[in-house]
Amino acid sequence: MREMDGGMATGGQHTLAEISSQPEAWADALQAFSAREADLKRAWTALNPGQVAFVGCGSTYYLSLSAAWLFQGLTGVPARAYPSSEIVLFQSQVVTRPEHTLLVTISRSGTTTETLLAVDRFRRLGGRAVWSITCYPDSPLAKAASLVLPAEGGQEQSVAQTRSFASMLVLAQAMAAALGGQEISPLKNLPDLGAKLLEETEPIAQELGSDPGVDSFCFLGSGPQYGIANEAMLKMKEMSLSSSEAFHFFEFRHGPKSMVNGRALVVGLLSQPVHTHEEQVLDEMAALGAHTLALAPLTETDGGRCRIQLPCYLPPWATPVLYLPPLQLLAYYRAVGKGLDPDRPRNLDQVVFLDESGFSEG
Ligand code: F1P
Repeated sequence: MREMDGGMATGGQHTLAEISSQPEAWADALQAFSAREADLKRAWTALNPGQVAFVGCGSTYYLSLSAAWLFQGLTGVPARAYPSSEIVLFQSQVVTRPEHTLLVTISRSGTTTETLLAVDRFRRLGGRAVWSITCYPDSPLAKAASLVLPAEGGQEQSVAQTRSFASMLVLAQAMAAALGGQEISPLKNLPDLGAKLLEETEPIAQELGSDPGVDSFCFLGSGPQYGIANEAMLKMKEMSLSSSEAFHFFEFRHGPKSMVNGRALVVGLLSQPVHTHEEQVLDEMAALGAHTLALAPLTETDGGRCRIQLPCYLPPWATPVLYLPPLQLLAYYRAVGKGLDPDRPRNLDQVVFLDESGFSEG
């Protein structure tokens, strides 16, 4: 593996090992979900909430974006994602009808101050129903919940979330599908498909990640893929200190595309039902000189663009997690190509702890 300046890259052992081992973590999460599916459905029926609020921070806020989109789309119950801090800072302006709301916290560590405070403020507002998706089922956030979906196999040493994010996303996908009346058996294919994707996409991820001709990244996603595009943006920042942004596909035309040039890589996370519209955006960015890459869960193959083929026979609600392996590898190889150690991203810690006394109690 060569750095862009020709040196030998080092570091990132934990990160690469955790990215590479994530299919086992996905299988672990699916087993944990199956063991809890009946209880989940009973609890959902008993609660019968009018709306669902998903909350998290950083990566887990982006996971909440995908989870909320899937949940509303499959159950028909209004669902939104909030950064935990929005509930802590604005409380009743954010959480309307708390007594009719299910709050779902998403947290790798289960100890992030903002998310713990969000639960506290939700309860002070009259909210009762709290569920938790976390890698640590004995954590404070898990203990604050009446129902926990654990992804213990997602526990990791690296600061930047990889297998933790993906295994919690598998749980969120399973939850949305099960409560939306779907048969979740298609999810059982994910671990094998993930392992195949890791093997197949590593060469292109290493090639694009190490390309010295690229110095900015834009990740575009629609629907549940918008949350994944944000996670890819954050991985690229955290691991490789590169300029990276995330947008809805069509939003990119409304101003941000002004930044497109010949040193930009625009990565499109195509969604099956709307991919022709999305490919049009990528065509326009290529015409502006950008490098483009399409992650495509499609049967059609367009000879004109660099593409990563994703499985195209799963239902759209089963697919979001499959975008992650190539995107995580892209950030990883960009980091080591720059001689950085993705295991130790600059300025970051695994968990953000705050002094709770700094927050008013509502
Ligand atoms: C949330 C978080 C991550 C971020 C970084 C620090 O942690 O902010 O999203 O990427 O790793 O912690 P958690 O609540 O998911 O444990």
